[in-house]
Amino acid sequence: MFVDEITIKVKGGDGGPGALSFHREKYLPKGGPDGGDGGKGGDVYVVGDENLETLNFYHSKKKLVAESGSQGQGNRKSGRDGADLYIRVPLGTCVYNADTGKFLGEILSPSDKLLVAKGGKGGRGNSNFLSNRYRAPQVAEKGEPGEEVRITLVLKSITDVAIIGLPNSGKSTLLSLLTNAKPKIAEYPFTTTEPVFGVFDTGLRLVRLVEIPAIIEGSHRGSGLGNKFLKHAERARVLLLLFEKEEDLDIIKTELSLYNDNLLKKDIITFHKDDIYSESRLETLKDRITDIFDSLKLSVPLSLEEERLSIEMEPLSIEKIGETFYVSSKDLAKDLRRIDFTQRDHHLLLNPLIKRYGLLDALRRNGAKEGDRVIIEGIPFVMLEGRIKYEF
Ligand SMILES: Nc1nc2c(ncn2[C@@H]2O[C@H](COP(=O)(O)OP(=O)(O)OP(=O)(O)O)[C@@H](O)[C@H]2O)c(=O)[nH]1
Ligand SMILES: [Mg+2]
Repeated sequence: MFVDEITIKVKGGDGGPGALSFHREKYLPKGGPDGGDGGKGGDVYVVGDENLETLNFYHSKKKLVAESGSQGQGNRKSGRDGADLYIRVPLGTCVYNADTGKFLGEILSPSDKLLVAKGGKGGRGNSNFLSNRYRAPQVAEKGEPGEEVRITLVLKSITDVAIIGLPNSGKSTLLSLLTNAKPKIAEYPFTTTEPVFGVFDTGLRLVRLVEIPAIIEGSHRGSGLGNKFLKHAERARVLLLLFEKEEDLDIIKTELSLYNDNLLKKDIITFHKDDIYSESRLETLKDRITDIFDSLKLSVPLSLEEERLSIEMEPLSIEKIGETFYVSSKDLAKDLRRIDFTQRDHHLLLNPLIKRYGLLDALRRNGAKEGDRVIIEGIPFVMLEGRIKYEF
């Protein structure tokens, strides 16, 4: 079984209800309202797991629900938040809304995390509703239900080279000669019925190869095994087309373009079935693959992860007015708002933020030095050696 496409229902946890309660103490007969808020329901996320290769785990799952928030308590005690639910998927998984078809995002690295269903807010407890008019409010808010969504997960495996050919064209044989994979090799057609992955070592890097189950004339109409496995070729850089007769290549290329025109824009290597059994031809092929992937090393300075991170983080904008440096960043401002600067040990929260945003380096690049005044989104700081100190 190789599940690479699945639709499941997911639901965020419900918010817990707020409490309706009044303060009770022995000699205080008329205590005020003290009902706490309900906890928030857990969110549902899709996250990457580099150790997974398929979506098989979700095959038998119909609905996945995050934990609900618990009820608020008397004494203004809030309910506990429900735990978030993580749907772990192999890298390369695309996520769609199953009802609208809308593309929600894709998981390409283990740090990718996609929110698919929000947990509901907790209800407000009656202590929130105290006013001069209502000294003893008999009201508490219910929790908000968690969001419910049907999502479709489609795995488009992350590979470098896709081996494509008609039945019995030697795909499995070639994969077994180039990589550590041990696919079944046999005389009959359609021996390979699901994608098989293997790794080829150039000496500098690992190249991931995949054997796509055989393509035949009419695959796009569902003949043979159909063309659905071509999605595992979509992210490949190189297509390795195996053939016996020149006409085979025409059939393959026609089927590729009927699946997705962009496939033919990739680097294409054609290789004759008989050459698989020629040691020198095989060596030439290995050299060609090595050349393609080792040269990439020079042109790709950022890892995928760094690149994505730098896109996602809004850049800091720094402006010097007089002797003061003004920093603005919506993201940083939001994080700073969670800190109470009157607390003695607030630096335990502040310092990691400064580091995460690379604030010291950014300030230095803009000419700031120790002792300079820095205002971040309206909050005053002084730059010191290796840190930034809150100073009102
Ligand atoms: N010319 C030649 N053919 C061979 C040799 N060894 C095996 N074969 C044949 O090459 C074919 C290769 O089979 P596979 O590697 O399983 O082919 P495949 O493309 O993976 O086939 P499917 O998975 O069924 O689509 C078989 O028909 C074998 O009989 C050999 O030494 N020389
Ligand atoms: Mg095979």
